Amino acid sequence: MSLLSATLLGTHFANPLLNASGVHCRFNTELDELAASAAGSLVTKSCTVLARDGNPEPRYFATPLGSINSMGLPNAGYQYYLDYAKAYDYAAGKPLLFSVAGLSLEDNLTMLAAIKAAATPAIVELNLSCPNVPGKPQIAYDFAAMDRMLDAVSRDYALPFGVKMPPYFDIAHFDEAAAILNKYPLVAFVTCINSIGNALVIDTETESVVIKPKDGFGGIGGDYVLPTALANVNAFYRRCPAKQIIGCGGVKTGEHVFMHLLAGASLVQVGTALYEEGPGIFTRLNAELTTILQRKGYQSLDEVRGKLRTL
Ligand code: HRO
Repeated sequence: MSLLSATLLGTHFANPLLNASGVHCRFNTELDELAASAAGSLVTKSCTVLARDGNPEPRYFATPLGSINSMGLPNAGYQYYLDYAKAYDYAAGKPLLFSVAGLSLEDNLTMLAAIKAAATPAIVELNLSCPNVPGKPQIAYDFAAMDRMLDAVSRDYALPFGVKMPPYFDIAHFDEAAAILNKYPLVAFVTCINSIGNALVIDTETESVVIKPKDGFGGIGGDYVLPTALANVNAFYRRCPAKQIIGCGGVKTGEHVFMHLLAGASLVQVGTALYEEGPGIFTRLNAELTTILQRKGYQSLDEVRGKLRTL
């Protein structure tokens, strides 16, 4: 056991870092680069039954404070990622997460049946929070639909899995979402948060939106979202004691990773900063996190996780 080692679903991770699904994970070449990086694990691009080109470009734009995207689920189709998961070298010690984002409950059940039949060690992260497919509201903002989805997936897939959640902004919504998640023991981990959906970035020089889909509306990440992400990690950590939390949102330094750990995260994903800096970021984040942990005299991440103090 080293200082940075982590566990999820009983699986060992050399460190808590991985990409946020959607960033640097659409193609095998990108996934291989993550596997070769200092990340502790990696997650595939959220997939659908059929391959999708996604929304028209430009569909990602970075600002000094983060990013806005409306990619529209561009992906190679679940079979492509399943082939990757079958061929993946698990013995090399980097667990693989498999993100699934069907356009309907039936599509999710179809993909999960195939994933289950393949019986790889890949861990499923079910995306309930894609904000960018025109005409498809985020499932996790419709609590009845989320309940039906988790009920059906728990029955059919019948293996432990995780859910990728959107941010919530009201205590009543934290309570209601957590109560639904807690009905399903197979929901073993909760990833908080996906991008804050349907924001608008404006360029005053051109007096224009900066991305083409949905009249410029898209999900934001980066500095814009760190406090919202930390609140959601901590809210679900407190409310779901039998589940693990993966933190995602606004991480670009080791100190940000440390904040997510304090809030309750077992693993921490990197989105916008990975997009901007590339997979070399994982070496830097691990070094910065190690420096903080050593300065504070911590011997393991277990000593930090969820230890946030209140006043
Ligand atoms: O592909 C996307 O537009 C996308 C997805 Cl699926 C998601 O879950 N979150 C996001 O910010 N973009």
